[in-house]
Amino acid sequence: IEASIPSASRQVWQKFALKEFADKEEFQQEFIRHVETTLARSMYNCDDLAAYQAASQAIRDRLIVAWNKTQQKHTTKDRKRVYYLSLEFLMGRAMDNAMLNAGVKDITKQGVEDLGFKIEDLLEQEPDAALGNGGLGRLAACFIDSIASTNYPGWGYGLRYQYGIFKQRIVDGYQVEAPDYWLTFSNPWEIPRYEIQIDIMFYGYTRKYTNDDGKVVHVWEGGEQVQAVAYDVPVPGYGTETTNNLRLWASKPTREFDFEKFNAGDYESSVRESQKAETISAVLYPNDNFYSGKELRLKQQYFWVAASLNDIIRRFKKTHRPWKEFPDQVAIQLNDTHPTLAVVELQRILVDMEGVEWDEAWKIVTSTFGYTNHTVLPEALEKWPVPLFQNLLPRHMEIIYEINLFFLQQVEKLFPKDRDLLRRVSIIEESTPQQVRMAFLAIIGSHKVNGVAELHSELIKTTIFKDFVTVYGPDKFMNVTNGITPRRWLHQANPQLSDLIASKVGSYDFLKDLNLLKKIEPFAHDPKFQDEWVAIKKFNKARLAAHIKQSNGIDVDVNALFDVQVKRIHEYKRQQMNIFGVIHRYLSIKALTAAQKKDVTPRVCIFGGKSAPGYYMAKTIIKLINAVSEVVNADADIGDLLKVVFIADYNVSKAEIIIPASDISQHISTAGTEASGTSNMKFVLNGGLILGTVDGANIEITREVGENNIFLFGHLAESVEDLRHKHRFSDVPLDPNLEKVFEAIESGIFGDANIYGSLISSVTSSDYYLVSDDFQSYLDAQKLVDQDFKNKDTWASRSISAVANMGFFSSDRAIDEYAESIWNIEPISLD
Ligand code: 7GP
Repeated sequence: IEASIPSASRQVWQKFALKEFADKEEFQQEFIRHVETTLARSMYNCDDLAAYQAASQAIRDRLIVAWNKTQQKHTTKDRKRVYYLSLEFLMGRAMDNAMLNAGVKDITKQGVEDLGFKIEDLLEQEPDAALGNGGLGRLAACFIDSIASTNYPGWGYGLRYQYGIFKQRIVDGYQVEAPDYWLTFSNPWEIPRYEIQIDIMFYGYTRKYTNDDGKVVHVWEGGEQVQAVAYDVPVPGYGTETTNNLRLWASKPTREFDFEKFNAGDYESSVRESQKAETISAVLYPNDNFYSGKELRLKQQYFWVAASLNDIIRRFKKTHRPWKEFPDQVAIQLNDTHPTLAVVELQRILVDMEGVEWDEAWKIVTSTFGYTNHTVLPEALEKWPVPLFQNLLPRHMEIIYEINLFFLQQVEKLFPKDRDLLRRVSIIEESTPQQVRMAFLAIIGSHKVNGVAELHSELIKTTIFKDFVTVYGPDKFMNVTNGITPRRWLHQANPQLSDLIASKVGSYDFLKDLNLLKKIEPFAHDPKFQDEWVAIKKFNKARLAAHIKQSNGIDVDVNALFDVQVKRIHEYKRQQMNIFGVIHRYLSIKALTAAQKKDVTPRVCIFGGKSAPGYYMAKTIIKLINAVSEVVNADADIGDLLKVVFIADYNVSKAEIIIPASDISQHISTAGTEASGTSNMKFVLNGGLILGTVDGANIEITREVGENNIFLFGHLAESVEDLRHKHRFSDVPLDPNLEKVFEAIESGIFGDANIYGSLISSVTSSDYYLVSDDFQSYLDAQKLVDQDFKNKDTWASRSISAVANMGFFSSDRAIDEYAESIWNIEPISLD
C-alpha cells in the first residue's frame, strides 16, 4: 500500500506507535487523561456520566488501534470481503461488550473502582444504540459480532439514525411513544469521518445520446443532491485482535445546496431546504414485519445503498483490477429486501458510468449479491408503486424494466407460452398503479437466496417464491439457520452461569466454540451442580424481581415460575393467546377451594414488547395485558399464585436482564409464520425451557435439545391453510374455554369491554391466526409445565441438558455457513 509518510520520517512514527493499555495503572492513566482533556473536567466534577465517558474513551482508543491494524492487514492481504447491508443494527450498549471482547473487563472494573466508581453504575449510563426494530436488526448485530470474532474481513453498512426505535411508556394501560434521541451526549463508540462525503442524487430526469464510438449512453441528471457522511463504529471480535467496521451514513446538505436561492436573497428558505436533507437519515421506521410505502423510506434506502456502493467501489478501484474480478473481491449480503436497490445501482454504475456491456455487468452483479429473506408474511413484502419510484429514481426504474425484460425473455424460452407464469414472476405487478416487487428483484439479482431456519427455507420454496424454483431450479435456494452471539447472550447477560459452565468446561473456550457446552451434559444429574445451577437462576430471578419492583411497583415471588413472552407485539406472535390463557388461569384459580389452591404452581407472567405506533390490534393487546395485570395483581383471592407484569420499553439491555431470569418462555406463533425467532435460542442458552409451537427455529431447537426438554403444542404448518379455509367457509365452534375467557372480558371485569371488541371478533370471525384452534392444546401444554415445574431436580436436569445442546445456535456457526456457501470468503488471522 502507498504510505503518505516518506520512509525517512517513518522511524519517528514507529518510535511513538500507540500502545494499547495493558494493565490497571495504564488504564487509569488513560481514564484521567480523558477526564481532564477530552471532557475538560477534573476529580472535583466527575460524575458517573463523565466517568462512563472517560472509560469509554480509553477503551475506544484501544479499539481504534486494533481497528487500524485490522484494516491495514485486510488491505495488504487484498482478499475478498463481505459487506453486510442492513437498514437495522440493533446493537444495544457497547461498553461491556467492548471490554469483554478486548479482554480488559477485569482491568477496567478494578481501575474505576480505585478511582471511586462502580463499573455497573458506569455501564448504566450508556444509552442503547437502538437502531432496529426486532429480530432482523438484532440478527445483524449478532452477525457482525461473529464476523469479527471469527476473523472474517467484513463490514456492515447501515444508517446513522438520530432517533432509534421509540421509547415506550405505558399510560393508563396504553402504549405511548416518545422519541429516542440517543445522541444527546457525544457518542464515544463512533468515529465521524467528515472527510468521507459522497454526493447522492434524487429525482431529475434521464436522457440518452450516442457517443463518438456510436454507443448509446444513458445519463441521469438535474436532480436534488444530498451528501452522505460516514460514521464508523469499531466492531471488536472476541478473543482476537480483529476489529471490523460498521459504517453508518448520515445525510447532510451538499455545500452547493440551493446556492441559487441563496444568491437570489432568499436566505431563510435556502436554509430550510438544506435542513430537509438531514431528515433522510433522521428516524428509523418503527415497523417490524410490516411494509409501509412511504417515499422517505425509499429515499433512505437509495441514500444508504448508493453511499455504500460508492464506498465499496472506491475501495475496489484502488486494487486496479478489471471489473470482471469484482465478485472475487466483493460479496454483498442483502438483509431482507431493504437494500435491493443496490442490485440496480451496481448495474447502473457499471453500464452507465463505467461503460461495461450490459450482459457482462449483469453477470458481475448477480455473482456479487446474496439475498436473505426474513418473513413470509404478505404484509411485510415490499412493493413500491411505479409512479413514486419513477419520480424519485427515474434511471433506476428504466434499468428495472430492462432487467425484467431480459429475465422474462429467459423464462419465456424455458417455458414457452406460459403467459400466467410470466405474469406471476414479473418484477412489475400489473396492478393499478403498477408495483415493483422488491423480493423478486432481489432473487433475480442474487446468486443465492436463503431463509433463516429450515422450515422457513422450505416454505419460501413452496409458497411465495415457488415459481422461482420452477425457473431457476432448487439450488439457488438454501437455508442458513439463524444464530446468536454467546458473548452478549451468555457471558455478558449471565456472567455467573458462564463462570459455572467454565468451571466444568475447563476454560471460556465455549464462548468461541459453543459446541463445547456438551461438556456440561454429564453434570445434568449431579446434585451439587444442579444446586449451583438453580441458585444462579434464582439470583437472576431476584435481579429481575428488583427491576419489576422498581419499574412497576409489583412484588413478585422468586420461587414462582417465571413465564416470559418478550418480543415485538404482533398478532402472528399471538400475545393475545397468551393473555387469554392468563385470564383462563385466573378464572380457574378463582374457582378453587382453599385446599385445592395448595396444588397450584405459582406463576409470574411477564410480558414486554413494542407495538408499531399505527398497529391498532397490537396496541389493544397491550391494553388488555395491562388491564388484566391490574385486576389480577390486586385480587386478594389470588395472592402470589398469579402475578401479571408488563415491562415497559423492552429493548436490548432489558433483554439482558429478563432472559436469564426465565423458567419458561413463550414462542407461540401460528405455525409457519415466525421465520426463525432468535430469542428462543437466547432463552434456552440461559437455562430456560420453551413453550412453543412447531415453528421457525423451535423445530431445530427441539432436534438439538431433545423432545423432553421443550413443551410443544398446536397445529402444524401443513394444516394451517385448511384450518383457515374452514373458518372462512363454515361455522367453526369457538373453543369452550376461550368462550369463557371472552365472556369474562365482555362482563367488564377488565374495564370497558368495547375496547377489546376487535380483539375478540378477530377470533370469533375468521381467526386468521388460529387462536381458537390451538387454545386447548396450549392449555394442555401449560398444565404440563405446571406439573413438571414442581419436580425441581428433573427441571434442573432438563435445563442443564438443554443448555449443553445449544452449540449449534451460535451465530459463529451461521457466519461460517454464509462464508462457505454464499460469500466464498476466508478468515484472515492478524498474526
Ligand atoms: C424477523 C423474523 O420475524 C424472525 O422470525 C427472525 O428470527 C428474524 O427476522 C431474523 O431472521 N423478521 C423481521 O424482523 C422483519 O421485520 C421483515 O422481517 C422484513
